[in-house]
Amino acid sequence: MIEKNKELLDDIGKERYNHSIRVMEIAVELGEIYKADINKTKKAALYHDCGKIASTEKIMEIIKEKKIKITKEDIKSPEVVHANLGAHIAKNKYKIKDLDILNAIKYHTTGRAGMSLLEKIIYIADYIEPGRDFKGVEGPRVESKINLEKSILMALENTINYLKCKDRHIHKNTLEAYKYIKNRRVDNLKKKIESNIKTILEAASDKKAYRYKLIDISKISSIADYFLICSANNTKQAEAIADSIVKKMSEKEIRINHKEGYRSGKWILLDYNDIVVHIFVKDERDKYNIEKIWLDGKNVNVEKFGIENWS
Ligand code: DGI
Ligand code: FE
Ligand code: FE
Repeated sequence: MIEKNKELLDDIGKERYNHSIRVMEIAVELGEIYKADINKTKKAALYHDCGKIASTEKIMEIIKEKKIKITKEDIKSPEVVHANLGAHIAKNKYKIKDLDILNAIKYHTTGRAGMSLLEKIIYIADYIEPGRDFKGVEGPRVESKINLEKSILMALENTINYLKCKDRHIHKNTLEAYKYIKNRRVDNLKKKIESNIKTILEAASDKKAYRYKLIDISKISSIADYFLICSANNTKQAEAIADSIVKKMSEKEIRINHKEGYRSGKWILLDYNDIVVHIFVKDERDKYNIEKIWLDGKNVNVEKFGIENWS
């Protein structure tokens, strides 16, 4: 390793080498948080810029000489080509065989759709290493230790805006990485909300709530994503339903945002931001008929969550 390190130092110079060491330190820290293979992480980080052996123009010449295949997109974004050359050098000179490491090197500048955990760690570690001090680095730096994908999305967003400002070509991989991470985050959020609806419905059913009406209002309102309305026979039951929901949700460490009990408990509202629950004592429900406000929403059958509905 030490011999090879000296070769790397000679290839990329002291400054770039020190940058690589800093990237390695951050990558290992993230690797421990997100349970990546630490040996692979170290190697990928250390060699990520092993292709940065000359100026961008010179790198393009070397690529041609060595007949390394690059895409039309790469030609339009010459700043990223050192990553292609890097993957080639890592494989042929440093004898790295692991495909995940080689891909982490190849895609470290742009990211890509379907990027692996290692690719994500190298991408963000390179972006946030302590030597970076450009505008907007602090957000993803802090976020990287909390939510890896969110930090990558912030970094990609910054990069895309920066390139737009400079009127430079945005590589297809950069745009696809952004779309990929964004969609994954939306999917995760949707799954989380659906899991919470299930918890709420089960908690309400435990106390014999009935006449469920679940309305998806995500497309028509910014107040919440779902409205759940249900009925109880009396104020005592309505309270028991509300208590049961609050208890089951706090067991999942989800705190209620706001609670209201209208008309001494004949109409209880539980606001969980994404989901708003209304529990009505039976006659009150038809009197207020709040369902009609959300006629444009999409009705969702609660049986989808394994809950029987009866009126
Ligand atoms: O090699 P480093 O300096 O450590 O960092 P890097 O590999 O992330 O390269 C950063 C450079 O790459 C910076 O000048 C911005 C540029 N870059 C990143 N994504 C794109 C890009 N350039 C173009 N044209 N298109 C991209 O999508
Ligand atoms: Fe780089
Ligand atoms: Fe780098």
